[in-house]
Amino acid sequence: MNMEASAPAAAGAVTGAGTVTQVDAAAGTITINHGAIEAISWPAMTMQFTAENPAILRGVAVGDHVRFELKSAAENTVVVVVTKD
Ligand SMILES: [Cu+2]
Repeated sequence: MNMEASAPAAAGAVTGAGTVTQVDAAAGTITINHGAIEAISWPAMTMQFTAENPAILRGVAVGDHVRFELKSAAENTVVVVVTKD
């Protein structure tokens, strides 16, 4: 039984949601016009993230509405999860 696949975000996980404006799975970069992320006092903005594992960006396209999880509040330009909303 794979618990990880369906597990909810861990307590303290920093998550956001937004619209993809650029994605480069080969480079492992994704730019998201995201809403406010209160956990780290971010207003809404458009910014580029680096995927910890570039493979998570496969199948993600410009215009997709996505939810994402940051690696941590400190490593807040690294995304560890990106899922289509
Ligand atoms: Cu941001």
